[in-house]
Amino acid sequence: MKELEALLLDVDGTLADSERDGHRVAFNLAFREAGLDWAWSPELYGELLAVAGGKERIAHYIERYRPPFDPPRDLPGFVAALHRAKTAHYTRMVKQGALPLRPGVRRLIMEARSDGLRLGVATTTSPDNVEALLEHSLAPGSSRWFEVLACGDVVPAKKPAPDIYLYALERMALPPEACVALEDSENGLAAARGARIPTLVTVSSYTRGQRFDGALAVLDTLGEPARPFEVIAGDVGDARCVDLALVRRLHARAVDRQAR
Ligand code: XBP
Ligand code: MG
Repeated sequence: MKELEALLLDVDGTLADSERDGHRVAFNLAFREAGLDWAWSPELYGELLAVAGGKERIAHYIERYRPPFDPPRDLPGFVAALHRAKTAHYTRMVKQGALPLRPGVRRLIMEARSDGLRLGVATTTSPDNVEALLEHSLAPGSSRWFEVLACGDVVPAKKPAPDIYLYALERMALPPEACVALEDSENGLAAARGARIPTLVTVSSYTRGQRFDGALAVLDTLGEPARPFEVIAGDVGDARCVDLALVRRLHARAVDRQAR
């Protein structure tokens, strides 16, 4: 049976609950700076999150919601410039400590490191955002703990397409059955499952109501010994928080099922 060799971690919603009070605020700051009276409410942003990728999300908003606006001749260039401004706002917020890690994330990453488990990141978000979050919310230099930071535009198709996970597997030279992915959204689960990677879900503030069929288990967070997780779906026995022993049990069960 294939042993667990690596954890592949999603970023937004998984490492940090970064969408509502992070990315959404950064988008609105960039819109205001550009003289646009676009303001994405938490509710509207929840709808827009169906589209992965900040540039794609802005383009979708323009096309689908038709805000008052004279589109420039070079619309892709305009969207890219707006997105660069948004990323600058977001990374500044991260560096100011606005985006703490979710419960259990630091504990699990440190346990994986001391156990010699390999680590990778597979995310739709931009590289600058990942670097800032790891360096300022996890630990200085921690981006080097990950063998691959598979981010954003490095692949043609974003989540729910499996491309970003296939890219990470290829760069790590690992088969999917040697890994467990950690995700927060149905788009992310679809991407990881599309790459045939067993996937554990910890829902975020926007994704609790989504469907997670095929996940190893669905939890509200990774939990801490003093703050146990809530089990939303799946059988995790009497575990109270996600540690490597639980990840290995869930992984072994999934690989065993796939082998049958
Ligand atoms: C979440 C996303 C990203 C972020 C915004 O990524 O879909 O687009 O919402 O970041 P994941 P960018 O859950 O895969 O980490 O503006 O840099 O895209
Ligand atoms: Mg996510």
